Amino acid sequence: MGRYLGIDSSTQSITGLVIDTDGGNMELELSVQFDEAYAASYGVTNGVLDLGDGQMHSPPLMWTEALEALFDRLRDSGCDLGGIAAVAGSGQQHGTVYLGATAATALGRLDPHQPLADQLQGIFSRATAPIWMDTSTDRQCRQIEAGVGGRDALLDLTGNTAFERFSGPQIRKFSQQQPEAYAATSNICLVSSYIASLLAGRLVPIDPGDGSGTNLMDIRTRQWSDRALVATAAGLDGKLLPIQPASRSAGRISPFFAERFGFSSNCLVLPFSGDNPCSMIGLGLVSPGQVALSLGTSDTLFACMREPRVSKLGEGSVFASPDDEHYMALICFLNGSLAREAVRDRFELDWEGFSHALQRTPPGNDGRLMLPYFAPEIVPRVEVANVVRRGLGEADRDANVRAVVEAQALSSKLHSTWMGLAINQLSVTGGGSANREILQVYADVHDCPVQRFETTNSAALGAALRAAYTHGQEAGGGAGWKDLVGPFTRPLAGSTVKPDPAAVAAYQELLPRYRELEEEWAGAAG
Ligand code: XUL
Repeated sequence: MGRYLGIDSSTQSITGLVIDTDGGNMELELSVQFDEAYAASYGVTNGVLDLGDGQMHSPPLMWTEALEALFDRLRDSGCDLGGIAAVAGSGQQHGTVYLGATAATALGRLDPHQPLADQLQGIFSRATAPIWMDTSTDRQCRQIEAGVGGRDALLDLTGNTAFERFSGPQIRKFSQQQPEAYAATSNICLVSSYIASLLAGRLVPIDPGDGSGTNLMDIRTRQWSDRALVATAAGLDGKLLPIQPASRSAGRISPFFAERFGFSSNCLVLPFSGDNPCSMIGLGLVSPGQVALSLGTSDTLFACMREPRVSKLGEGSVFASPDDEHYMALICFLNGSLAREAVRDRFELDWEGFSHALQRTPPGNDGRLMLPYFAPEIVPRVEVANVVRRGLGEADRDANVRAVVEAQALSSKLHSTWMGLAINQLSVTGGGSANREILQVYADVHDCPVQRFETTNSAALGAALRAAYTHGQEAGGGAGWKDLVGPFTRPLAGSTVKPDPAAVAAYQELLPRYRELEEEWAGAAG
């Protein structure tokens, strides 16, 4: 095996992470923050241009400049780029980059003695790229759904209903509002495939993982769907780059990067994927039934599925895994730490006090329940903040603490049943995972062991692991996914929490009551 580079092109920064699979360790991680370097020259705030009316864009030329700056930093740090056997990457999902007729030629003729951005500034047919934060395409979402035969038809075909941030609705809006610029667009890349194309010096296909964030890909065949393309924009078939398996290399690194930064001309470039699909690999989720939960401001659940199951209620998104075999489900519960902290602060507790309150109260909370919608909720859909208490006094400190955590764990159980998975392992990360009592509630509600692990940039790590996988496979006889991800995704020693049978039984009894209460107050998710 050897050394591999993963690049994560995200909203606010671009990161490079080098792993050494012989030693099973991460060697280096470096980032370029867009605001620090480019706020003045590109006018971005948090990496983004707010164009009003929900339109959130970023300049792809800035990403281009940042990629070169990242390589400068990697080289200046002493990293031996010549020893990197393959590069893969991840991009913020859904964003689209529009290229004119000269792009392919310009990419193939890069002069290593000139800055990258200077040579590529003329290749765009649209100066800015709409990104995942854009919420301006509600009308186009409805039109696309209608065009393929309705919301459920699009869900069944692509794994997702139409979302404003997804690429298809964004492309449709561009084709409607700027038909001439759309006509002058020869190719449309995603953020991921754009950065991969810079590295390869040619247009690199889109992978199925990021293709599933477009509302344009048939989730079963992992190819563009004619029906969805036709419903989205005229002539789209000829503009979108093709889809290629994520784990087949897209060729070698371009002479520009080889000469300028000392890469070997044999260094492989893989199709990049989306940041969430790459994170799935970086979190070690390569077998169905493995689930990771990030307890952050919002709580996000990632699961590895064998089949592309979908939730009719819109409880999550479904993407193809870049392992080219499985699927990923992503569910976002908005009221994560937000809700835990609201309860903690209401009773003037610190996290230790919060844990003690959990220790003092029984699993099941003697039937006392809370719906913790301190802010509007995504899953289940709750449009207005609303905290509901059932049998629970507002001033009962310990019971409120337990009620918020139990509500979150029960909700994660309830809204993950559509995945049809026997969850056999739950790996928890993020700030909330430091609290063992919280992990115990999740272990008891899901009736499976819960373990804690620490993530670095899981998207960049996942990308580097993808590079290692493909390099190994293409060299003949490389490691399989499980062996490869194992050393990089180990749980923290002594962090495993086992379910307690009595508590498991208490939650089995509580779950239907929680569901009833939720149905009373929350709408269908969406
Ligand atoms: C996922 C999504 C975000 C972006 C962030 O659907 O929109 O997670 O991928 O980079």
